[in-house]
Amino acid sequence: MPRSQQQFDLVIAANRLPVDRVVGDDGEVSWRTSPGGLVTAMESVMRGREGAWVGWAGEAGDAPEPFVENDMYLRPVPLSEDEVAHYYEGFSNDTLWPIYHDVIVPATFHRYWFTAYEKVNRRFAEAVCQVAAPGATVWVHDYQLQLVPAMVRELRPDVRIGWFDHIPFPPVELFAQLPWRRAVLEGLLGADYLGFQRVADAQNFVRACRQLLGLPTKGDTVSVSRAADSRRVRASAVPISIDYTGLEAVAKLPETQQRAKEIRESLGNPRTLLLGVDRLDYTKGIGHRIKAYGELLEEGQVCPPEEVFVQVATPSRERVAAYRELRHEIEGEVGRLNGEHSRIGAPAVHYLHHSYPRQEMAALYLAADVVLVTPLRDGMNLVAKEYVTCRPDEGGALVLSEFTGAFHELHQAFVCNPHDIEGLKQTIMRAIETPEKEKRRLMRAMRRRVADHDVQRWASRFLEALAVAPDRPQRTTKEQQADDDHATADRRARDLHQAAPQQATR
Ligand code: GDG
Repeated sequence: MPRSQQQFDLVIAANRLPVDRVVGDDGEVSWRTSPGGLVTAMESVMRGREGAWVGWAGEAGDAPEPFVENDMYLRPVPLSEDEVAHYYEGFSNDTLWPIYHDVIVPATFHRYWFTAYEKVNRRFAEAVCQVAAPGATVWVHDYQLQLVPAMVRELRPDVRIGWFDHIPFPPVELFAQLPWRRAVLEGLLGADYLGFQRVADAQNFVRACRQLLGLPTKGDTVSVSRAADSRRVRASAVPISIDYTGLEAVAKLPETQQRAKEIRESLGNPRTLLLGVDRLDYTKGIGHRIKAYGELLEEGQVCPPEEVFVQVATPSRERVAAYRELRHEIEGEVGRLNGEHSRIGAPAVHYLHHSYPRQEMAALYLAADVVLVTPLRDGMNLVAKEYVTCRPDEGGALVLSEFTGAFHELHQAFVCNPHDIEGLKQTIMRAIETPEKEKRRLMRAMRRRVADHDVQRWASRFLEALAVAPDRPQRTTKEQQADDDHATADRRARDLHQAAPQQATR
């Protein structure tokens, strides 16, 4: 494999490059850095060191030549039309995504999707190895690239490899449905360190290694031992966050404050503005939220124009059938509610199927009295953290599902179980009716949490954990005994799982 002329000490690998292609009026192509926490975090950790980012540029076909943007060397990985359909929309978003989110919709299994996933993961691994300097740190992101750690290790045993899981890691009972479960676990175990959003996600991974691969585990480490490779891999929680300082500064801009006022005015200066912001995804619990709100409307507990509900549903994965069906369902439901409860000039639900600039999002957060974050399952949910960040005035209230990663950090939110519609309705009403002074106290505490645990801290924590991850340890007899005890306790479950034939195409 040819090595690139340019090599870097830190290499990020993620499905997408952190840039969007922009075509000017004159037809000239340029790249614009996509705003987002991950980019900001990486900029901060790459400051003062040579960094490269390996990822897909977002369009099928040939990839552009590597280029430098914002002091970062970007190495595009090409994907063909078929690979976009099979590796990305298929295996990543229609097989792994539902399994990793509690099988809210059934997962689809196709062997040729996995073949494409393997092929694309290998291409990413090769690209990483080309740009990684000797002894470099390689940080792989997310469920689309789970085979990359082992592939990189095979090609470049000199580099240090970390992987971060942005989405939940499922309980073994659900993960076991995956015909390629063994390949995925072995792929991940190529890393030195694996970071997860919640402690439970890391534990699910460790348990899967124990029960499905029969590997000894102890606490948060898994022992991998093959003829020439005897290592311990650590899996622990390091929850992601946002660029608190940057986003708060946007919210404080006079233009943003002014825009927030305009938004409220154009909605008729409601007593309470309720807001939902989500990718249009079945994991986000948008339907449950609309159902609860619909019942509150029917019961007269909320009444437009005094109460106004704005739902931003950003278009997402529209070539995947489950997402098209969800859109159809949600839009039908919103139409029904508006038909029954709107008056001329006072719609019950403002439904916006668009994407907005970051400053407009900050203005919306600033304008909202209550933000509804009601996922059925969500790795973290950055919207919750963004909302509190955009409230330097300490106003507003956050309704937060207990099935998000954010729930484990934002203890002062109005907590809900979105499946419990009656409970959700009561929580929404509590968020509306709690006295302002008390809400300010809750908001202040949540803001402090996010300010202290921002995305820069997340990135440094991850890299520190990766730097000290256990490597080829000398194990004591006592440790060996403890590992064996763990393994015995799970043997029955493992036997049960391993009795099923493996259908993997590897
Ligand atoms: C995955 C995991 C985890 C949304 N609409 C617009 C817009 N957004 C931005 C939000 C927020 C981001 O998109 C969505 O982040 P989430 O965390 O809510 O969800 P996922 O996209 O599912 O992300 C998730 C995350 O990875 C990070 O690890 O938290 O659990 O599923 O930042 O603000 N931004 C703009 N316009 C929009 O219309 N500018």
